[in-house]
Amino acid sequence: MRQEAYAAFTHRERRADRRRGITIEPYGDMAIVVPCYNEAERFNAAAFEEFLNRYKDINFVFVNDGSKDDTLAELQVFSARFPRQTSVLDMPKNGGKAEAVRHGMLEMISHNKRYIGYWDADLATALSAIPEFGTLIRRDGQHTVVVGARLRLLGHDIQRDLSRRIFSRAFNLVARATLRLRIRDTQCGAKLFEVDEDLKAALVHPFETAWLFDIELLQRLIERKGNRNFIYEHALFAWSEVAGSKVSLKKSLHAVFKLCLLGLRGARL
Ligand SMILES: Nc1nc2c(ncn2[C@@H]2O[C@H](COP(=O)(O)OP(=O)(O)OP(=O)(O)O)[C@@H](O)[C@H]2O)c(=O)[nH]1
Ligand SMILES: [Mg+2]
Repeated sequence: MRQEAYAAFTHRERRADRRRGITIEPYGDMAIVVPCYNEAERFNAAAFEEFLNRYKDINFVFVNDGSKDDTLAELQVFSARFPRQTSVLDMPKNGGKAEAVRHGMLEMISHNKRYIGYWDADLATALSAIPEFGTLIRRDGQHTVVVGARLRLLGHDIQRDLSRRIFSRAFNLVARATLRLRIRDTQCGAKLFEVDEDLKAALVHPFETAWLFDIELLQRLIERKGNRNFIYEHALFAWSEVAGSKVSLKKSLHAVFKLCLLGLRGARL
């Protein structure tokens, strides 16, 4: 669609939304990185399609991380249908979620995006939460990071297996004890960052760990900013376990081991 026609189209859509009482902010300055490793089976094209049709100016970069299945082909076919809003970054060799996310974020920084987030490909956190994150990060200029928290509060629809809940609780306890980490849910795969010099600097070097990079990234930002007032924890309204997790028990235990090492090194959050 030509630029003017597209602008008129989105204008009409927004007017219709306003009539229905829905305010849709512009999202042209926002991009979401979706790390994908062997996601061919789980990739929910319909959900992405619906979201992209609704939020006509948001951008997604799908990072294929050396998948061994048809993920790359599937992402490319999908992305070709939304060339203005989506792109695929192909990393031929599997380098882990941390590197995939880092590269995706750097790519979006080079496109001058103001807000960059990452979102698990399984959509355990629904895409509809992205606008909530957007509203929160724009709200007062104080919070430059919004992290999703899967808290089972009354009225919130948080569906997690008991075993995963226990593991996650234990993990967060270790994180609290070793890192003095006060964040309730470090591992939720839905986060949004405002791009500033600190974020750019925090992404320069690869992370030490594939599954603790959320913590490492926050730690780098806290060290640079000298406080943690910039973090906003958003209790998700809904989250659901999606079958087909790529994180094995071995990887999880390894993450706990690495977490202890980080703590022993005196890292503090
Ligand atoms: N780039 C990359 N991404 C990965 C890798 N393994 C998993 N991912 C991605 O990381 C995200 C989360 O993976 P999941 O398998 O859903 O993890 P999970 O065990 O379900 O974790 P929770 O959803 O937090 O319970 C998905 O987008 C995966 O595609 C990997 O080796 N490399
Ligand atoms: Mg998952």
